[in-house]
Amino acid sequence: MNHDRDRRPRRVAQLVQEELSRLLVRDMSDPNLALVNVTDVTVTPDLRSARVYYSTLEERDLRSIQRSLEHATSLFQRRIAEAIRLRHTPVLSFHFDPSSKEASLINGLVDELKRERESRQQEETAEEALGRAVAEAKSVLLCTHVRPDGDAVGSLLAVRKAIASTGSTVIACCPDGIPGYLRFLPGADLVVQEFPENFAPELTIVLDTASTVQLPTGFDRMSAGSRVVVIDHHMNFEQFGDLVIREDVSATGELLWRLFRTLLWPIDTEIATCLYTAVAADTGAFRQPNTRPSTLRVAAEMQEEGADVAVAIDHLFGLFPAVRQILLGKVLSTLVMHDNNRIAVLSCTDDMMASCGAQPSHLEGFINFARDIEGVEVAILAVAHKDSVKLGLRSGGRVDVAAIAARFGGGGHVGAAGATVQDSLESVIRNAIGETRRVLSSLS
Ligand SMILES: [Mn+2]
Repeated sequence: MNHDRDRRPRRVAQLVQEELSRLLVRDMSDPNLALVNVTDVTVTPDLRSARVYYSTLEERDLRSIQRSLEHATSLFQRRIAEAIRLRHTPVLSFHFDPSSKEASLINGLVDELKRERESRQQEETAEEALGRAVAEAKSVLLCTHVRPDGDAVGSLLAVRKAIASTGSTVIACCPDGIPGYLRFLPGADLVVQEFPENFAPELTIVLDTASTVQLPTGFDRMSAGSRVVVIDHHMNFEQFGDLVIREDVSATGELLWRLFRTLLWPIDTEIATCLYTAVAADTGAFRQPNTRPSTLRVAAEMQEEGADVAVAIDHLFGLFPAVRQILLGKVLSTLVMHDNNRIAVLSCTDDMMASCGAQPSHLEGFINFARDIEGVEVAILAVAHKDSVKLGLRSGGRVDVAAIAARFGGGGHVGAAGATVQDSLESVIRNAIGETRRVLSSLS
């Protein structure tokens, strides 16, 4: 075994070197890379990383060659994965080989590369750039996505208060208004619904989205001429904004909490409550899989700083209007189980809503009552309106409900999807059960 442990990294290194050399000569469109000669590859014993040493065949700008290599790394990585078929492809890093015979020519350039690396380390981070931009701007516009949720509004209000405390003019705009269940948040009454005329912000900060279709109408006109900063945690995003701060964390509120700490922005009980609400909203009260240890640490700090935890949770997940609970009773009474309790179906009609004075918005979350039943693979909520049916689908974890929704011309995510169908309630339910059954039969 020992013998083998020694031999494998060397064998992998050899394969990586061969494959890279082949790629560099043949497949790369960047002319810089044709000048690269791989002199050696070493692979760590766990086969997780590979150091690739190279020299260059011509005296050229070493910095731009190194940049070309770094740029192409993920492509190399993919091609090597295809070629050598290991469980893990080693992560590649490129290092200029100063001992190669070509190196003596360009030792001067190596020093230059080193100096550049050092100066890069001293460069401003995105967070520092944001801190400076906020400190310098006299007028700031804050914006979030349409149909704002707890993370959007909590983040908006926290940043509004922090910037207002510096004495700058700050306008937080939310054309859809603040939803009723979030109006308890401190500062909610300071958010305006209309983009103000004659306000030309120097800086615009967009929170909790990096998707331009999610921005409110009028955003372009309002932010024209200002620097745009995007602060977001979604992993599907567009390239927009002059400065982007993005992290794959539970909520924009979590990202902001660390940002506040880094930039030494003031934190008080109101800001702590806003950001706690943001994180609690996006994690479903710390129950969803996006809740990580770091999320809970941030939440603990927020509570230590005086966040009103009980009030936040009550408003986000309780305190329903009576009509909502009455409608819930009616909808739950429609529950029908199919296929050995693997499919749960709820339905609602205009008449049911009218009889208790409820609105479609009160149906929010009802489908989870069906999904949360033991053994349920797919939950269905069908809501009949005048001449169409809104079909909602939730997965118990194994079924891709977006694929089912697609059969009805709808879409969504693997776990939550929907469609609007022009048909009667009965036939939409029947067809939805039929499609679900087909998917279930292929499951095992
Ligand atoms: Mn969010």
